[in-house]
Amino acid sequence: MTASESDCLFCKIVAGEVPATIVRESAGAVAFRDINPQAPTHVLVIPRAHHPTVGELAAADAELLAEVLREAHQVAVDEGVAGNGYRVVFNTGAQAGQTVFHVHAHVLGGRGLNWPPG
Ligand code: DGP
Repeated sequence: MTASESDCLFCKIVAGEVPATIVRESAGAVAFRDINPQAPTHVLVIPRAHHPTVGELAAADAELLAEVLREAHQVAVDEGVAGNGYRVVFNTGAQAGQTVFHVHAHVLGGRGLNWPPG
């Protein structure tokens, strides 16, 4: 699915119908600060087009997934966390903690990050 979904929170952020602190925009992607940050840098990078999960995005439009990843790296550079290290996370499915079913890359940095994650 690539169309905007009327009941999707992140589609509404892309459309400007729900406010968000946007830090980067590209032709296919938007990056904005997470409303509940888990690290000093916590930015979400999403494709403008609606795809529920990273697996579905990869299957439907691999170049758009690549754009999301390029934007995620550029967010880390812009935020000054690329040098010390950062994490890109796609929670996929309910058991992994995905709560918003419009694919999003979490970009986390600015503190030490534990492994394995909880
Ligand atoms: P996940 O649990 O992986 O589906 O991550 C969803 C993230 O989205 C979570 O970290 C909180 C964030 N979030 C939820 N609602 C909003 C919102 O309205 N605005 C912003 N900026 N972030 C939101």
